[in-house]
Amino acid sequence: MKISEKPDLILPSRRIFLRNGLTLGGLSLLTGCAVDNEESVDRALTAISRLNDRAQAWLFDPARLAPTYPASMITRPFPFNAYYGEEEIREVDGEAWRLELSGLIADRKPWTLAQLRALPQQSQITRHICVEGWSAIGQWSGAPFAHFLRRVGADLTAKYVGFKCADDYFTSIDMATALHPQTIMALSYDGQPLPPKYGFPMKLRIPTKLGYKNPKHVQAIFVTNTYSGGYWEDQGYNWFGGS
Ligand SMILES: Nc1nc2c(c(=O)[nH]1)N[C@H]1C(S)=C(S)[C@@H](COP(=O)(O)O)O[C@H]1N2
Ligand SMILES: [Mo]
Repeated sequence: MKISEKPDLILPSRRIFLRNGLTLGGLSLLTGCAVDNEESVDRALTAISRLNDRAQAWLFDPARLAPTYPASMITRPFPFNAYYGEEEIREVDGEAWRLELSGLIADRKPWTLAQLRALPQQSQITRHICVEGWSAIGQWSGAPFAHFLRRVGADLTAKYVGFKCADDYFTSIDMATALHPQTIMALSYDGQPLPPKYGFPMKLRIPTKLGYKNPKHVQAIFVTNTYSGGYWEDQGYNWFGGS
């Protein structure tokens, strides 16, 4: 894909390079490759984004907690965001819904909502940061994802955990973040069952990552050693996406 075909908004790394006046020569020096056309610019910037993923993974401290806030600081109303507008919010039937599991997981039988609700729940008031330039503080509760992954016998030495959603959204995260103590399978927002706009019946709430790494309406979870990208990540957003 050519740089010029992509909207500026979805190319944060590219935008930063252009804003900081990085020249093609500079990019050649950084990557050690000839960068003399749009295709090679794209390849070089993707290589830098992958390098950035590795640097972020290396810097990520699994014991370091994202900041938490008092209830008085909750943003009301909390913003809605998706790759479509509010009139197209997915309505998932909670009774019929099953969470599907695949990949490097010992016990892959599907989970009902009632079973997820029966797990120990944890509540957090944290800040959601969207790469589009807004942030908001909200309260979510749900089962710690690390607890769930251990319970189903996931291979915790695998590299990635991927998510497929009831809309066409998908994303994947590094195992260290999946096991982070504040990464939860959120079933409720602000003390109420998660409303459709915030991802009913279940979303992954990951306060150490940017908004686009927090999948709503999660339908399937897989554990893998194969890189699988994501909806926005495949269009140029940085994959690690730490916040
Ligand atoms: N299934 C699904 N999950 C998604 C998205 C989406 O379009 N579909 N958008 C992501 C983005 S970019 C953001 S900022 C947050 C918005 O979550 P909110 O509606 O709770 O504010 O959801 C993330 N997860
Ligand atoms: Mo976002």
